[in-house]
Amino acid sequence: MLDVTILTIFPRLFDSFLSFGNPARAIQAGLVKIETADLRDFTDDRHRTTDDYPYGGGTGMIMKPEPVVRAIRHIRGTKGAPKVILMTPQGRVLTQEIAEELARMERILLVCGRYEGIDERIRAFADDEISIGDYVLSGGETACMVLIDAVARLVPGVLGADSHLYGESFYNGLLEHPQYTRPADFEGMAVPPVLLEGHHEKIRRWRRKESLARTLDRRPDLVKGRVWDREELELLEELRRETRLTELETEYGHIEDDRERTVQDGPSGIQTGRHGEGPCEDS
Ligand code: 6GU
Repeated sequence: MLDVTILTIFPRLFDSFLSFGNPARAIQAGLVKIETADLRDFTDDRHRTTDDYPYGGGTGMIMKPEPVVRAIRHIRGTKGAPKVILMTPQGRVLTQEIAEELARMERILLVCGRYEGIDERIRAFADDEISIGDYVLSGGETACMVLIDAVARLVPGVLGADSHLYGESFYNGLLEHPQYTRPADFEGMAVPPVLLEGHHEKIRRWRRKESLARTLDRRPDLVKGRVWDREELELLEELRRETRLTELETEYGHIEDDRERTVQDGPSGIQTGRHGEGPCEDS
């Protein structure tokens, strides 16, 4: 069971988030435990102060170290040794891989930064720092919700029993293929016929091909350095023959590798074989 503690000055912000959807279901089913801790409970002044002015001057307030460290120590003392994660824009950027890593932990303590920054000395008490992307949020709370959403759905049992079969974006490092539901014709836009024919193998192959095409079109960075399996190479070749790959994509995403490649490496950067990481689903 994953045990999550959230340290924040806005514990109520999490009320509705934790009351709906997957996070709520996961808590209900006893698969994850999520508690908030109010940073102000760890202050020692009448005003319950958690921030102060920056040394050296400048605008904006800085999160004081004492309440945060007192809280971390208290939570450590009562809950065993959680992995302490600071939510800050300076952390490593959350990916599916990091979410998978956290879903395997027993206890995590998420510290939500607020104000214009945190006292640098707080960092000495954290095991990890996580950001959710290259933009600025007013605080770590919303980032924390994003992280909990991504992590909770990976805890075994939270999604359906077949969730490992879901072909969702990032499951195999590719974007998801296009999806359709009824009606078969919506305002003149028809569902691709292959999806209506019920030929499961053809559907699987079509989906994989569209997944590849979409990833190369929208997120070539996701397949940089990817080792393609046999079927992917066949599908890429089909896409090329159908001229569905643009100039850059014809190199199958090995855009940067190609710049570094020398003549004896041959004309294309394509590698065959199994993927180095992630589930391999050619069976
Ligand atoms: Cl974790 N915190 C803040 N304040 N801004 C962010 C962030 C976190 N991740 C991206 N931007």
